[in-house]
Amino acid sequence: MKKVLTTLLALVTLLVACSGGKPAATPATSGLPADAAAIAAARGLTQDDIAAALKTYTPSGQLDPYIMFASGGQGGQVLAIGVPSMRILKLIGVFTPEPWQGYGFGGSSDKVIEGGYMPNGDELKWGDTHHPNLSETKGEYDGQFLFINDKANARLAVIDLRDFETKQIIKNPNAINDHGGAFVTPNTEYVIEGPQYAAPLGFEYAPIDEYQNKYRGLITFWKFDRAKGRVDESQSFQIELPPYWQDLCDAGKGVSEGWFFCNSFNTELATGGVELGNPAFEAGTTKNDVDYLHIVDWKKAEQVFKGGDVEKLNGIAVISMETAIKENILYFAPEPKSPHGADVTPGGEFIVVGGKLDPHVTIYSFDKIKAAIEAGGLETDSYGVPVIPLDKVMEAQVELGLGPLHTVYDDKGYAYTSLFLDSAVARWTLGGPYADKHPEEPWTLVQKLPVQYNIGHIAAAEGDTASPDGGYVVALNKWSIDRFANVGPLLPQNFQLVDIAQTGDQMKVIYDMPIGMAEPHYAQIIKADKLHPFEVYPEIGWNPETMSVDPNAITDAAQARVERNGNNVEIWTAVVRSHYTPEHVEVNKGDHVVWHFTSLERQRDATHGFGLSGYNINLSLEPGEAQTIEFDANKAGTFTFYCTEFCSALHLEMIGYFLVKP
Ligand SMILES: [Cu+2]
Repeated sequence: MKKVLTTLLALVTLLVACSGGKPAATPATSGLPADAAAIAAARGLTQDDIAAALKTYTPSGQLDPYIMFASGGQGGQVLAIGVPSMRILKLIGVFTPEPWQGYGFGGSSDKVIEGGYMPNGDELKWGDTHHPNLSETKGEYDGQFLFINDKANARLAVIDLRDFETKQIIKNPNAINDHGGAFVTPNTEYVIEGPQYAAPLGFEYAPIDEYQNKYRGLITFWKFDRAKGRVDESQSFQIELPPYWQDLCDAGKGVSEGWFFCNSFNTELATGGVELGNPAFEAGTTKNDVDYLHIVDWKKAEQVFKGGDVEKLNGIAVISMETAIKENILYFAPEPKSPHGADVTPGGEFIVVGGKLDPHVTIYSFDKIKAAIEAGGLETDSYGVPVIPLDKVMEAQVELGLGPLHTVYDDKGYAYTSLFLDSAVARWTLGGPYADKHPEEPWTLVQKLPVQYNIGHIAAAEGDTASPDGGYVVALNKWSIDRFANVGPLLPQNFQLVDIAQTGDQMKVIYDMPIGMAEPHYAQIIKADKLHPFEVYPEIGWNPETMSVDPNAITDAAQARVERNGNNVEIWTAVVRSHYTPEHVEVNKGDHVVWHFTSLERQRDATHGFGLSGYNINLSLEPGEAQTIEFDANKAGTFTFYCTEFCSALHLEMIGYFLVKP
């Protein structure tokens, strides 16, 4: 037992020494309870457990150095999580209405959600958020915006990190599902939405036996207007691709800036139909030994778009496959086998592809790709796209194990690949300019760390930037059958925090975090000090949609009023601790109601809500915020409205009556 305590003290000393000046006004040694070893023994904690606890326990009031933005999977939301404490800080409503934020219950966010409806106006009630991507400047996360795609319906959302709210959702008019998005170019010129399952462009009907000629892949370059904080659809374009089920993508950076890479996994052109005696998709799409890495010169595509050699389809410019080939925009390179990730190294020199059914990762050299393109004389696939032979572009292959999916990087020249079938994180060494950063030989496997289990994606601290931090990776594991108390047949996912601070085979799992709300797909981890959100809205009457003062905001409760003009009733309500002005609003059944709210609060702890019973209306009115709701008073009766945030001791008294005369 003494040994445990001694080790514990040594660990604490080490941690304090390594922690980069952060904590511990008093050295932890002097504050450690004398019975710590007894506690460890009673709880059955090993030395590793104690070290893990010390590395992750975050005392009340201490802030996390990193924030992880994780997709919320089928929940259609985004999660903000502190690292290394793994505390959930916020759920951000994106594709699905979210009542706490009043997202989609009457305020300006309704318009955001409606922006993502089907082209014919049909409501979409859920999304399958997949790959969050932070905005970048010179290849570094800049903390300004977060983008995320909806795989289920091919949509893209823009979240403004000044207030952590979704500002825009776009329905892709020519794709019906996507996967390889959202990925930004190094200066966020474009947010790229890669496709997934091929369909005719514009998702028009075409019989499945016309798959080869009518079904297509599609990559969309959404132009981001940083000043407006919105995607500009008129400056966006798409590239038509063969129907190869393009999957994960990544933008080139550094030496490969201006290029874009996507893997694919149905070069077989399988069309399924197991009920007809055809091979099922799972068999049909895995016959070939190689699929095609898609190599796209997006700078050239942008020139072609600006030059006008495009066709407009459903309001957006499309570069045809024929033009893409003629203008040398699109190339292929073989990639083994049914791959998932296509991950560009921090300096942009290499693209790492994990073949789900191949035990290797394959590393492509961007220099070699360029040389092969310049040398020319390439054969083509059946659609006429030039194919660069694998031996002309391959830098290395590293055997890692079963089911390599996705690769991220650190600051020590290591790469980390998730191994789905092995349920492991593989640490391996990069070569080239990274070879002298680590003690091992380049392109070798260093460690396979078991995780629990079925890991999908993996995220690293600042991992998708030009200068990853190291320190942590997070394994985004799927169902965790044996880690948590049974909460019924639908299992939580399991995020595991992995300590990667030491070189060599010293990776360790230091925290398990159940996610009991859908299946987060991917995450990015940003330094917390890069984020500068508002503490309260900058001025009284701030409209979060326009990010400016709303013309209908009021600045004083004395300006609160009700005005009637025929059947239109317009109301200006002041909201301040702990009452609304006015508290009585009376209208006639059938009146059209336009109701403006202004929070007059300037204190951080003074968020109010406005929940109107019976009318499906709920707003969150954060300090300074203005909102407008508009509805028909189609139900006569006596309705109450009340503050839905516990805002003060007299919170229960913050109510009013909405009286609708028959
Ligand atoms: Cu994925």
